[in-house]
Amino acid sequence: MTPPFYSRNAARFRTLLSASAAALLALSGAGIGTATVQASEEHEVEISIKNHMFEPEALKLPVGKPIKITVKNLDPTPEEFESDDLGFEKIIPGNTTAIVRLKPLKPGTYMFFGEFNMDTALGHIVAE
Ligand SMILES: [Cu+2]
Repeated sequence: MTPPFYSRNAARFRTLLSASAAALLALSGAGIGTATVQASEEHEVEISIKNHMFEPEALKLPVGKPIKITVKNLDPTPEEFESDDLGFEKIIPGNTTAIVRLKPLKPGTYMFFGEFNMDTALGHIVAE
């Protein structure tokens, strides 16, 4: 005897539910994997400040990757590491190290400077 219409539909509904649960699991797994890959692809670079100048004065950075800049202020005086082009500023006390993180860059040249020593503390980033 053929089962009544509603019970055949209920069986089909249960199948759909378990299929979408599996799809959700697959999606969240993919999301976690992507986050891990992005963190490990962070590009790290170091720059120092000495005698109110940046060393190096030019940073060549890759496009499309998050950037981590470690800035060592080797002077005894504070400096403000700043860029209008990239929209950041960070005061770094004398003889300390700071970290500035940037979102993935588009190709281009971006100026940065030390705002407390504008006549000497100048540099730029070339992203390509
Ligand atoms: Cu400033």
